[in-house]
Amino acid sequence: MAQKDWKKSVVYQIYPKSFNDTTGNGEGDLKGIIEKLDYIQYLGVDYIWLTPVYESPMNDNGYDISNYLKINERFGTLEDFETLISEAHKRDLKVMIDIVINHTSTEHEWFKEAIRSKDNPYRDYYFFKPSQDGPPTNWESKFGGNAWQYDEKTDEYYLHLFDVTQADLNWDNEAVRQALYDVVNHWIEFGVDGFRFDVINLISKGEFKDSPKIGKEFYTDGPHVHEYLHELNRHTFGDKDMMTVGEMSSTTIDNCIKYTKSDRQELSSVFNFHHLKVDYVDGEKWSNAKLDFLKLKEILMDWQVGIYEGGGWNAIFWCNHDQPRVVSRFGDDSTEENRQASAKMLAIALHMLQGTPYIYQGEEIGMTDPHFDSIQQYRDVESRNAYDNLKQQGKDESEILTILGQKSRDNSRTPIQWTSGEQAGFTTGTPWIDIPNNAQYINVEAAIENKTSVLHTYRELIRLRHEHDIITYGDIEPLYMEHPQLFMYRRNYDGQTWLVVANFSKEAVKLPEDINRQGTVIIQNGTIENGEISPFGAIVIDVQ
Ligand code: TEU
Repeated sequence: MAQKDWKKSVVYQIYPKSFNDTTGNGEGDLKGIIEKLDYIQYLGVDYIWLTPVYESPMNDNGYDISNYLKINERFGTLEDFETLISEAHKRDLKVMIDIVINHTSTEHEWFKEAIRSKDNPYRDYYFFKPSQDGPPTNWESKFGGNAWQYDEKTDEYYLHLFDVTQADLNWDNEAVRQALYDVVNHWIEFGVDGFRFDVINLISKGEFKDSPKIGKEFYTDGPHVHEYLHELNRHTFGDKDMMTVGEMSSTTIDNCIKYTKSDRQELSSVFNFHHLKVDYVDGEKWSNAKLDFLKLKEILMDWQVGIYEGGGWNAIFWCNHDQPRVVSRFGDDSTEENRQASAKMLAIALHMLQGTPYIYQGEEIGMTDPHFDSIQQYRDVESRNAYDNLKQQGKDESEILTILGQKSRDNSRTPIQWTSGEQAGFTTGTPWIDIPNNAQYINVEAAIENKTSVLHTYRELIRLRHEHDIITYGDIEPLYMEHPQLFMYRRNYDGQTWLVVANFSKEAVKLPEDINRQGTVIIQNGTIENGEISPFGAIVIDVQ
């Protein structure tokens, strides 16, 4: 079979815990994924990406790995995973796995050894520092509080940029790097087709000093990060047919070009998150703010143009397991009509951009945030910490719940809604997290039936990408950047031009008169009448 052009791929992200439960214990599992591979094939995507399924105490839902080579028995067995890969391959689906090598769980053998004594050979696998009065630096954990945890027995602090049970690995230690390359090679041999590397731009730590930016400038895109990624590439996937994506926390366009320019031999592509911070107040996630639409456009376009011109490659996405549902966030889920229209509009606006599109489970049917109204409904460690912190700051309960309702990672972690039946067809038991009532009408079964559903828009967009090179290779021309409701751009390739118009508002909007929109409609959502595009309308035209 001829090798496919990886740049034309579309990826479907699976959060196994919330995908499909076959045991009745309320959590999804590997067999559950196997059961639904036909559905994923029906969507038309090329890759699936599984968030971590390794052995883990699950304090951060698997991003705290205690054994890189074992499958978490809550998800199934190694055999199940083998079957999943071979069944996926039968359906022409590739499998990308999530590797978390910035940190391990404190339950990992390496860490357990490291805290035995100061001279244990594994001590230097992590960052341990002595300190007389309080933590060695003012660095903050991304999940709240200081990033150093005191270990009483050995009287030193260890670094954890995330949860206290996620200790950062010391990539400056060659033995650590080699051990991690062995892990990656193990999974390559096992048969996976690609990797998503968790927070991979944080692996090189730089100096350990206090800083007004609570440490970020020392460890974000740190001093040796490119060298280490190049080395990783050369020691593992570099000469194989594999797609890789690095998750980049607070990075820059310049760095992302370096991470992904093929001649540098680092990664295939990157995720960055700047466009998903446009509803933060002064950079603060735990705030209640409206979407800054002009800012959203500016960031998306700066990255599109910057990466295109620099010869890099981006992942494009609205959703993942850390982000609220986009239809509730940048669209409107307050009426059924608006939900459907805005979900389709958002899909079109994104899927016509350059890069590798990622669809997060349930996004393709326009799943919404669950709109929880009690802290008891939240499960995520970050959300629970944020709740405590906001309480300490003196905020009242209802304001905190509003903020969590807008920002919590649990918004996207409720189980995929398969049917209108009991527990949305996800489990025969009690789901580990509540399922919204709207599963009665927002579910996969109904979406497949209804030929005008959000799902069919996604299928069409995937098909279009595979068919038209302009979507993959065209340049990008931002238009009307100051327009307060319309997101518009053109793609140009090989003498062809496509115009993309997306109306982000719930009102009909007059289209600019001086724009040429004569041509063939490629895909359309809503209507254009008397020069006005309908609420949340979107259109792509191959213009003459
Ligand atoms: O996330 C890294 C990350 O920095 C964020 O997306 C983070 O979850 C968010 O900023 C919190 O506000 C990755 C994983 O996607 C996430 O699920 C893990 O919790 C995290 O790394 C630690 O491994």
